[in-house]
Amino acid sequence: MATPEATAAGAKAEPNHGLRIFLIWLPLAVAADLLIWFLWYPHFPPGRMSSSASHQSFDIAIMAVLCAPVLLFVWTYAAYALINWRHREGDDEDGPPIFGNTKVQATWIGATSVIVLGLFVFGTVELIAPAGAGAGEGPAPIWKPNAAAPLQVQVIGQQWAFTYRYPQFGGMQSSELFLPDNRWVEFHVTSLDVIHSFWAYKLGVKADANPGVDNVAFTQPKQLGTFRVQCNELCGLWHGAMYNYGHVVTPSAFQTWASAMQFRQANDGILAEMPPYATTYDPTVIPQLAQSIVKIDGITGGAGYYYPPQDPVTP
Ligand SMILES: [Cu+2]
Repeated sequence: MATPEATAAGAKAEPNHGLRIFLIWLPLAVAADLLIWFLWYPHFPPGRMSSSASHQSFDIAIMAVLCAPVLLFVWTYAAYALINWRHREGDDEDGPPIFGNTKVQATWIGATSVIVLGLFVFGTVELIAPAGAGAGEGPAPIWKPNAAAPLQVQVIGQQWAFTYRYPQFGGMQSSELFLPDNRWVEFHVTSLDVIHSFWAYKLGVKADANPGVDNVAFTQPKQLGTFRVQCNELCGLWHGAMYNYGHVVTPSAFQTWASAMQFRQANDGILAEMPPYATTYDPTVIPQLAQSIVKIDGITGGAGYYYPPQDPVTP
């Protein structure tokens, strides 16, 4: 049992644990954040194919950069405590009673408040700035991109295929999603039957496709290339096979493709046969629309389902 004098002398000799933990933690935190930002961030999903995808990658990177130091602090503290304050042979003495520590408590409350409130502000800005973060915002979106004439594309889900209608090109319809690079796109997502979900992963866009609902989502393609569109809402037997492809092409290639599709479908009389463009479709027009889809894209299915079709016109 130590005498009071010896204890007082021991307390004086006690090293500054806080500073030591801080000095161990700091280089680890800096190294982790540098690795995350420069090595990992360039490979974060969903990539950089569109404005929404870039924003999502950025959000994940910011979260990781903020979380890594917190996690490392917990690990550093735990390792330091396990090594320095472990039970030693022959030491049966109780630890000193703890009555709180204003400095530690103030730092804790201050730091966690800054992190949580900072993330609240960051999250709100990141939801608004990329025009709804690529998610469907319903028929009357609050957050719209600052773009003069976005390309409107209607995404129509049905068991079990997506088709795409272009109201600015006479309402022509395609079974592949073509988008021009660098132009804002305004998706109008709807369904003809059950609930589906339009999920263009590489574009960072996911929006519910509900019958009778016009669900609007925005994005701006930033890279040329092909991406996959997958249904993301269990919608029946062939839900897993409900996918097709989209392409981001140059504005001139898009113009050529869209005009050619419109011209061909107008010539074939298909445009006239399809129901007029609307944000949603009454179920009574489904047979009409389905018939047109078969004519346009050769999508057929003996049991009432449609296979992913062939490329109609490639630019
Ligand atoms: Cu589906």
